[in-house]
Amino acid sequence: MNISSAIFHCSAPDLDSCPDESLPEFAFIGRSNVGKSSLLNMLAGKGILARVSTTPGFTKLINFFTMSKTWRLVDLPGYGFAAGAKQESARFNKAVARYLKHRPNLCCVFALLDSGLAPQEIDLEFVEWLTRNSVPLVLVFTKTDRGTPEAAEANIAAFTARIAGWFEKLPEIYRCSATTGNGRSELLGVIGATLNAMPTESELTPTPVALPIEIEPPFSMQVRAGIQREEKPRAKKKLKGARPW
Ligand SMILES: Nc1nc2c(ncn2[C@@H]2O[C@H](COP(=O)(O)OP(=O)(O)OP(=O)(O)O)[C@@H](O)[C@H]2O)c(=O)[nH]1
Ligand SMILES: [Mg+2]
Repeated sequence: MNISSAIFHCSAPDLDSCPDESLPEFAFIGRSNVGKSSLLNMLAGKGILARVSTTPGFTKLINFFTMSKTWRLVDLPGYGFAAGAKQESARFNKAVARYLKHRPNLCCVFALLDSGLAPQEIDLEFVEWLTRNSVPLVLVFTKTDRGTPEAAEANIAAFTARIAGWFEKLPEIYRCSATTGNGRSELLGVIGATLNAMPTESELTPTPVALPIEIEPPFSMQVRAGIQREEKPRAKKKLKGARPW
């Protein structure tokens, strides 16, 4: 899939401040420092959009980026970072949880895990939370350029063995490196397939059904004929944000 443009849209501290729900969204979640912002930049392929840092807990807001004017990537603050202002980190965790649970246009979450680490309890808990809350997800093992492929595969196998019992069918698993670009086309493929599977506006428009209605003469003819009409109630405003997802 080709990305013609990638633009920072806005940052939001909580769900209520998020932008309109008009575009499908794909979000990155994972422990602080796992590489969410780096992966977003790598997928967008347009230089540095999301800011990256070696300091854990760097991304503190929900950041929205519009791709090809038609869909969004969302960089979320990480979990598992307790240093510094605890209250603030708790507030953002709550904001992330609310975003993940209640954002109607969220199509898929990329749950990021460090391929260089054995299964971490906090990651297992978080994937379980996503599953319990029916959040659509794929697993993405990051930083495959570090360490040996054998070590990464052993960590991936250990993680999937721990979660296998929670699913009838395991979520899809991807490997990636923001440094080498490994996994880019596969992850863009996930996004492209999801977007293609979405119903178009015309598929959503119900076929009109012929109803037996009384046909009135046009208003101008009624006036000329002296017909008294009751004042019609004003048409209701079209509901904003009535979307397929
Ligand atoms: N070698 C290697 N380093 C990576 C990769 N992805 C990220 N990093 C490094 O890991 C560190 C954290 O990257 P970020 O993208 O800021 O991580 P994050 O998950 O957004 O972190 P928070 O915003 O703090 O939650 C940075 O020093 C990155 O350069 C990767 O694929 N390979
Ligand atoms: Mg970040």
